[in-house]
Amino acid sequence: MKRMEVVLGDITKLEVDAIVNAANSRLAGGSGVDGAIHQAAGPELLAECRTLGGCPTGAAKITRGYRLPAKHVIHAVGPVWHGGNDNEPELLASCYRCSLQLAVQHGLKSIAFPAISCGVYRFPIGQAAQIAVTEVAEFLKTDISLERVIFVCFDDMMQQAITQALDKLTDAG
Ligand code: AR6
Repeated sequence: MKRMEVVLGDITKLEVDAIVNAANSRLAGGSGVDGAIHQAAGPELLAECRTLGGCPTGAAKITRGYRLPAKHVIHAVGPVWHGGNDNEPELLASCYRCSLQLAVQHGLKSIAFPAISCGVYRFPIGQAAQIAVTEVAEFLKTDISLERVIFVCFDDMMQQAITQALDKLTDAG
């Protein structure tokens, strides 16, 4: 899948049509990638988030990017990992699908994802990487408008997990 790529680094630096935020359901800002995105975007981002009325787990909402190099932020709310029997995999998959749908609805061509739920929300990274790659690959099978989907990894372990999931996909043809 030539439209998917993995990069190691800080998502707030990327010049893409949208970066995805690993947000909470109140869209109130927080730590981790959420904190970094709000810090880089400036206070206008939180002001716009406050007008959105929150966002359910598994869903996503879009805002402008303000001072970020990215034009938009898609705020996706991942599940907190409670052991795996609380619908966590399906909710995480839904985050990827909803974010991609929003990007297409807004005519966006490039989107970058962080490892949603893999930090404070403690989702196991191997399983999360598999879900992320599978959902994006499935989506791209039926969509021709998105040109670039970037998986942004903040550390080597996550990069390895995404790379392995991408390799599996290639092996499977
Ligand atoms: N660029 C790319 N990835 C990053 C960056 C960055 N600048 N910073 C961290 N990561 P987390 P979650 C990675 O905890 O688990 C917040 O308080 C990080 O290494 O940011 O979905 C929200 O408000 C990890 O792999 O998100 C929510 O309350 C991944 O991003 C809650 O945390 C996600 O880690 C969401 O938790």
